Amino acid sequence: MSKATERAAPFLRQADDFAVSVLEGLSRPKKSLPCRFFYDAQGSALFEDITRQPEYYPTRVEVGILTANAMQMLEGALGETVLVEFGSGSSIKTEILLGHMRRLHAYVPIDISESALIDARERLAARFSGLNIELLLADFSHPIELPPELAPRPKLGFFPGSTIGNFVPAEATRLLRAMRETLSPRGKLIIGVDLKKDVRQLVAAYDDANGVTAAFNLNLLARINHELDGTFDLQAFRHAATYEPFEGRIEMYLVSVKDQDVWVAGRKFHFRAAETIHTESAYKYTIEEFHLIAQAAGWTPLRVWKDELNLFSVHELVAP
Ligand code: AVI
Repeated sequence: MSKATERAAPFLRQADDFAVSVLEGLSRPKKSLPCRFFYDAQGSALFEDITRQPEYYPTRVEVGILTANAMQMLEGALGETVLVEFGSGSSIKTEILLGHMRRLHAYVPIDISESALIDARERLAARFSGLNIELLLADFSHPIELPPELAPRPKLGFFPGSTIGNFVPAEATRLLRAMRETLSPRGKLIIGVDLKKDVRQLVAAYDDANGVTAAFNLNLLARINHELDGTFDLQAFRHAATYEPFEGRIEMYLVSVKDQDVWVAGRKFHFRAAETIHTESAYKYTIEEFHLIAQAAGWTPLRVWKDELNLFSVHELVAP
């Protein structure tokens, strides 16, 4: 067992069981599948591809905001600071911050993919010689205990990408509270939040012309076929993305194109023609709406950085 796996063992025991979640989600009157299961190896590669699509503005715009404002975001970060990234994946955006940090005690990327953590460490170690990188294999949606030698130091959390939007507001509040606990004492969080905007632009970002988001959504059924002995015919479902203005969120669905039966792990599920499986929500906020959620989680919002077109925001939250 690697050092990271050993450290993460208690978290991994709590990890969601794919089979239980899928069977439970498909048994509901309104079928649904949790979006956290998108990210097997193929899903993670498709997500990287989504971020390069012209319609998917969040990555491009957030990188621009981080690049233009990194110095300000890092004000006050001292040599004893620990940079903690939640759901670090490939740590690409972190390079922007690290490039502006002359001194840092350690970088702690937290992710459920050990291979992503190891790849990121290799790349970062090559670019930032002497950087102390402490991998943490864990599910960041649960409270996380940092290694004892790091826990008392000042901590700067980093949660880019508007992943917070994939949680319903009550869960988002819980998650932000857990992050505040992980980062205490003297914690600060830099978090990316996608903004409300023209509905056509929002929907296009989740239904790109090249069909990459459709492939990403359908890959969830392919994963069920591989891992749970499923019989989904990927041609018999189509991708759909809509904006729900009352909730303020994009909703992604897989729509059955015909009446059909599908087997998963020995159980039969019936789909009527046009019946949907809800696979993801992506909440969009105004600055004020996000401040309310952050405050409910015990954070004090300070500065906000945005792009010129008000597409995306990066917030500075501090623990009072
Ligand atoms: C990871 N997350 C912030 C992405 C989003 O925009 O909600 C996931 C995604 N789903 C479809 N496209 C991108």
